Amino acid sequence: MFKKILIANRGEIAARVIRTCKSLGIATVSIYSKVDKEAPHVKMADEAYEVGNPKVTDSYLKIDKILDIARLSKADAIHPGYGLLSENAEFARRCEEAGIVFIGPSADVIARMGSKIEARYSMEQAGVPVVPGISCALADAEEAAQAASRIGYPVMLKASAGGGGIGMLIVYNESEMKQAFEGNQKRASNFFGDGAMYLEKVVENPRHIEIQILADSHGNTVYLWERECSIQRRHQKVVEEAPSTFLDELMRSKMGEAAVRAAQSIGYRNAGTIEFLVDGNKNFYFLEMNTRLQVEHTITEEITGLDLVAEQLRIAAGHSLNFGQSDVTRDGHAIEVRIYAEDPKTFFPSPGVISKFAIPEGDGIRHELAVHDGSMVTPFYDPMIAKLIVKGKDRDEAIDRIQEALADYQVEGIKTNIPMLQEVIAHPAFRSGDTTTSFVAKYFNGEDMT
Ligand code: MV4
Repeated sequence: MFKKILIANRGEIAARVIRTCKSLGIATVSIYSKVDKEAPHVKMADEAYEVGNPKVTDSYLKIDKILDIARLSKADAIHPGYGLLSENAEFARRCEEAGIVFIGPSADVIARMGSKIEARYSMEQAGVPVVPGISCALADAEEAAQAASRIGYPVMLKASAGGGGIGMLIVYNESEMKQAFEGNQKRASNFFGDGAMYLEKVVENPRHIEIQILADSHGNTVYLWERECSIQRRHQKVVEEAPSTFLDELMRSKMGEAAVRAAQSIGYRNAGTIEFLVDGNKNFYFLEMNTRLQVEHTITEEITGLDLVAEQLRIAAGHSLNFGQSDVTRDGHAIEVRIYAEDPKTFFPSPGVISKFAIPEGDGIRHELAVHDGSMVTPFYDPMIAKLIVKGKDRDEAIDRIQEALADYQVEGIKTNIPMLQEVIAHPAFRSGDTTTSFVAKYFNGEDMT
């Protein structure tokens, strides 16, 4: 096992990784920007080094500086967390070249899944269902119109370098195609430096259901059930739960097996997530693969009893998974909400000093925290200050528990989205399981999902 790990991240995920390292007796190295000197992830680590100015491009994204610190501190591996450099193939490659283990898949696999066209093509080859559409770059608007008329409107025009809702446009008919294609291509070129575009038929009113997988470097891959993350606002997840109310056991195993097939076909290693769109007729289609640990990994931990960070470290250190598919259990129901420093009415970030931070403790309540009493929320980073995770014996108990816990949350000095979370959780449509990606648009007047 590793002796010392550098965590190339900040906030709650850095704290989360450090916690598991401590439990395994692994020393930890944190990095921090000038405004993060007093941050929890700095205090928790055995060693901490400044990486630069507040902006992420001057600090947490500085590959050379981070590798220098890893060498200086003699770290044998780097955990990238999520966001930041976690899906940066160049960073993974630079770690490989420096002889420092990148805790994640190979640089080649990150690059391949980062190209949404290549990802779609790979999955199609592996026999994983994809949305009817095109799996190569469209040459021009004319070719796009031809493909669209074959597939049937409306179609979703997507940038290969996009993902997570960026660089995506619905086209309703042929007369819109030329302008849509050229506009979207230009934006993708400017934004990503890659204008490659593909298209898919629009899946109407879908659910977002993703499968967590673990793959070791000895050919063993398992799925750890699903997470339903359909309730999103502007492609930001608001509530995540496991299991999904929408899946029966047959569909659950079909999706799990498809996810394992997807991972194995590309030689995937470490923890990963296969995202699927699920339509009202229970058809499921590959959407994207996330080649990192995700924010919502906690709910999978709650229902399986596994420590996913520990599994990531064991895999990266070359160990075999010490369990097989039939050993993976599922117990109870878990829900996570993301607590943001933002105005619940305008959704604008609400930076400032947290003058009071008091959170409820109790059966089935877990917190992953980026802040504490007196913390400063700056405008430089993602405004997520905490994740609240609850577990119940069933979904009703989990919903009751999260409602109580949200009511007992006390945050002063900044605004938070807690009122919005309470409204979502208290909504009869949420209790009844009517959780599609249209939830926010349907029940929160004026708010749309684009
Ligand atoms: C789609 C789709 C419908 N049909 N693709 C949004 C995020 C990005 N990863 C892909 N997304 C979508 N792709 C086809 N062919 C609808 C969405 C979508 C969505 C997907 C998951 C969760 C929330 C969403 C909200 C709006 C649109």
